[in-house]
Amino acid sequence: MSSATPTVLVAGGGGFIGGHLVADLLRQGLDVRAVDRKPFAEWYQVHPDADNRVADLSELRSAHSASEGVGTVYNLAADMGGMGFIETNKALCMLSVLTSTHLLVAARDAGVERFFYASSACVYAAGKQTSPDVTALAEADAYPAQAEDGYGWEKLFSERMARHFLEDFGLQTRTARYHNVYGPHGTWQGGREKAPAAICRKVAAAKLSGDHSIEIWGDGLQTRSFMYVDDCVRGTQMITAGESPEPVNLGSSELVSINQLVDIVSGIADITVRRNHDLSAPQGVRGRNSDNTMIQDIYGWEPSISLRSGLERTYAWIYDQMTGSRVTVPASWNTVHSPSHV
Ligand code: GKE
Repeated sequence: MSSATPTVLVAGGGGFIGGHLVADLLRQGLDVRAVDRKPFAEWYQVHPDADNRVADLSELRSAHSASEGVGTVYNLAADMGGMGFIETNKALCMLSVLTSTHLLVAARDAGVERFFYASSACVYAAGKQTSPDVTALAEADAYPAQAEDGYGWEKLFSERMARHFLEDFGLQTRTARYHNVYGPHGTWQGGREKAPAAICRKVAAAKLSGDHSIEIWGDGLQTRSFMYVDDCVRGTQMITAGESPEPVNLGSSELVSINQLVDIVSGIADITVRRNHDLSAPQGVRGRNSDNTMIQDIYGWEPSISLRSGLERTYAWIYDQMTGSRVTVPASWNTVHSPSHV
């Protein structure tokens, strides 16, 4: 590796998407610095060929030292999770604004060439997501603003701040709005997991325990699209290298109901499950899908890994986590949701 090659910083490199991105950048022969505030033992993946550092990027001093010698920043660092986490931890989610802010300042000061900000479909206006047969969300649907309380407002604020760092300071910022990303090495238990991992865990627990009843949050008619992590990693780099500074959707347009998600996973596990619908559990918006017109127009590409094939890989990985660690499967694994909700 030439020392003249600018380093690529992955902020949140110890997290789910960050770990996959670091792996892909290393495969391309890039010089990668992965920074996360979690101790190494809690990183989702640790890639020995990267310059791995534990630092809290919400502190300006840490953001400055992480940005030294860096050409490209990917900011994936955020306190976040699925509905069970973001509905009950709004202040923690909003505190990510410190990391978003300090990384932008540090990148500007370090003369970084490209800065990627990972925004979210949670910026979209709630009033446009009230029906399961939702019209897919186009980028303009973030305004008039009515974002997901807490998490979504921080994302909307930070994507605007990235835009103004470009306009006012010339920092080349790029922003994607991720739609529910899933895959191996993601959170699958503990309260921050999203629906794909949670359903895989519950179905695997049902298969392993022989008790085929599982708990589903809501009536199961609510709809989402889910993006496999490989598509996310590819699209993230494409958007970062591209010329469009406008926030762009990065999500699958394969809309399913949560009941259909359960059907797919139980098909993969080859069991029939009995569903107990918990109508008091966190549910978020009623329907959400990604309109991919803009990403197609600009990049001639959109996420295309099918939900079925992505879930096959995710289910297999979660099943391995549950069996490889030789834990006794507690009955609670097919019912428990967020610690703050039980
Ligand atoms: N997490 C989870 N766990 N969700 C479940 C479960 C379960 O066991 N059973 C059913 N669901 C339902 C939820 O009630 C919700 O209606 C739907 O699945 C999706 O939940 P989710 O995957 O936790 O998160 P959301 O899609 O509602 O929201 C996420 O959106 C992303 C952007 O598209 C957010 O939590 C953010 O993680 C992210 O920005």
